[in-house]
Amino acid sequence: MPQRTFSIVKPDAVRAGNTAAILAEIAKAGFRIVAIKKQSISKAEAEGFYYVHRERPFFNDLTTFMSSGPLVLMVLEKDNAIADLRKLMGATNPANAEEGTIRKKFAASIQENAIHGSDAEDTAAFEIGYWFAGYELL
Ligand code: 3AN
Repeated sequence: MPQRTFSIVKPDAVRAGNTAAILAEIAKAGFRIVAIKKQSISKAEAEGFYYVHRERPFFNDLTTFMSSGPLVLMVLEKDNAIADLRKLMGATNPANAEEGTIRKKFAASIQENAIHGSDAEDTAAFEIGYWFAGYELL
């Protein structure tokens, strides 16, 4: 059974002109794009999305960064999508990311790290529903 996950090409990667290269990596890894949209998000929308991190010291900087420019929101599908996307992304801190991962290639720092991917089934369901209506999932 294919599994769905949620991903974002973050504002740093969009600003740097890396959107198409990151989408190519995702396609090459066998993901099907179920839904995709480029937009800017407000600080309040970013705060709602990162609600689980609200007590973390980086919460304010993170939500300011995520609302600093356009990003690309996506729902992706394949067998084992959640774990496989996390592997393709690489470690949160690009300094620790393995060769060949998206963060190794495109991330500048632990905060401006090019891509988001859901970390579990329950967070994927929340994140997909936060940004997409059911009729947008094709
Ligand atoms: P990941 O994106 O690898 O799942 P999380 O869920 O721990 O990492 O963190 C969510 C986002 O918060 C990260 N993608 C990154 O942008 C930011 N972040 C995480 N840890 C830090 C940190 N120590 N300092 C600044 N930003 C951070």
